[in-house]
Amino acid sequence: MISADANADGDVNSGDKTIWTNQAGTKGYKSGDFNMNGQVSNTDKNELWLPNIGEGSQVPD
Ligand SMILES: [Ca+2]
Ligand SMILES: [Ca+2]
Repeated sequence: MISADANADGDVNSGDKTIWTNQAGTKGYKSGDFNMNGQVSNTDKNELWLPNIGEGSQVPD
């Protein structure tokens, strides 16, 4: 599974950010906790989701 693929559909895109947004500020090992540190915060979005946008099975190359 790709890091930051919150909904596990094989691609990192806005759908995953929606999940992160809904969970932002919460604690626990959730799908939006991309770096798996136990809380959903901006770090997860900025350091993992953002750089991975477009990563996934449907991306050629
Ligand atoms: Ca996804
Ligand atoms: Ca986190």
